[in-house]
Amino acid sequence: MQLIDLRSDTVTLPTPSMRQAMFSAEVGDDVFGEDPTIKRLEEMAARRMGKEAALFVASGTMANIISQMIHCGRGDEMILGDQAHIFWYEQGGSAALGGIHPRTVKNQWDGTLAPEDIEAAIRPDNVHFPRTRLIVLENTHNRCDGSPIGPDYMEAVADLARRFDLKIHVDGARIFNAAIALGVDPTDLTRYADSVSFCLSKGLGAPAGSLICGSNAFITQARRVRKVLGGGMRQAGVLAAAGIVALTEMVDRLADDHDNAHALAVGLSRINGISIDYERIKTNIVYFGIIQKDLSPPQLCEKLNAAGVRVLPADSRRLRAVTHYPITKLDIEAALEAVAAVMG
Ligand code: TLP
Repeated sequence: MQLIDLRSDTVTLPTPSMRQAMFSAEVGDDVFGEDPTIKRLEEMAARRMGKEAALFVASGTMANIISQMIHCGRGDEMILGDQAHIFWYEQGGSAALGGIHPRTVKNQWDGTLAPEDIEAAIRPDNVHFPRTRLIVLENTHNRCDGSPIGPDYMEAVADLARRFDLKIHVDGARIFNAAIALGVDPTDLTRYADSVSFCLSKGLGAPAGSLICGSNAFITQARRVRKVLGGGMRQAGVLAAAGIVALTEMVDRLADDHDNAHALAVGLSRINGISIDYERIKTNIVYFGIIQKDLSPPQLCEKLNAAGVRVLPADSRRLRAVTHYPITKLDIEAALEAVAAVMG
């Protein structure tokens, strides 16, 4: 039985042209700044995000912690959503490694933070308080139905940040999904950010790696912080080569993942016992609920797994399925049949 793995887009596989590019990649010691393939990827990433420079790092988590540690000193505060990936899934690294105090604000269902909530959370200058330094946004927003966040909202938050002299970091692990879903250039979403991170090993299909993009001065600092975290890689051009293919060949096809996710969401909405508002699904992430009280998400996951479909339990009532390369329309049809059969 062939498994249809919808647990995450991180379970993607490198394409044949990525493997070929990795095989023939020109490499050097990147800590000495001598890997030409990494340099090419970094230049390409900076251009795509409309920033001066970029840095290749091991993962989205590393990109986020480095960025936070540059924007905030120990004891400083950052404002972020209560559903943010950084808050939920990065081991509290901001506090553990950066000494940064996270101040959460409620995420709206579309992944945004209400500007008035952000403003209310900004600390006045007072000897009792930590100093607010940073606003973190996530685009697309993983736990908020993979929602893409548009340029108008980004501009509104940037105005607020400017008024209070705060920086903005965008966790753009899936920023290309956002741009494709909204029909805008990624730079329309990143021009308001001081730093943005994005991942190669999710919808873009590469085997590893993320990029941090920002000003030349920011990336110089990021290179230092990456080193102290043990992230200085050597002949990592073999990975960067796949990343270059990801950026050149895999961005436009994200629209297929979005179509597949939409088809999955609509199909799920027609299955008895499943609850989902499919109109909220704009990218590749599909959260859905179970109506029956006697069936928990882990139990449904187990049954689906036995039927050849893998999804993740998200919380006490919800599950998550994510479309990605090389999941096809036929896989989605087969997955829907399996869910319908399991739900009886
Ligand atoms: N998300 C993973 C898991 O960690 C939950 C997933 O399966 O969705 N930002 C966002 C918005 C992410 O969704 C992720 C990964 C990261 C950062 C971290 O990236 P990695 O896994 O490369 O450290």
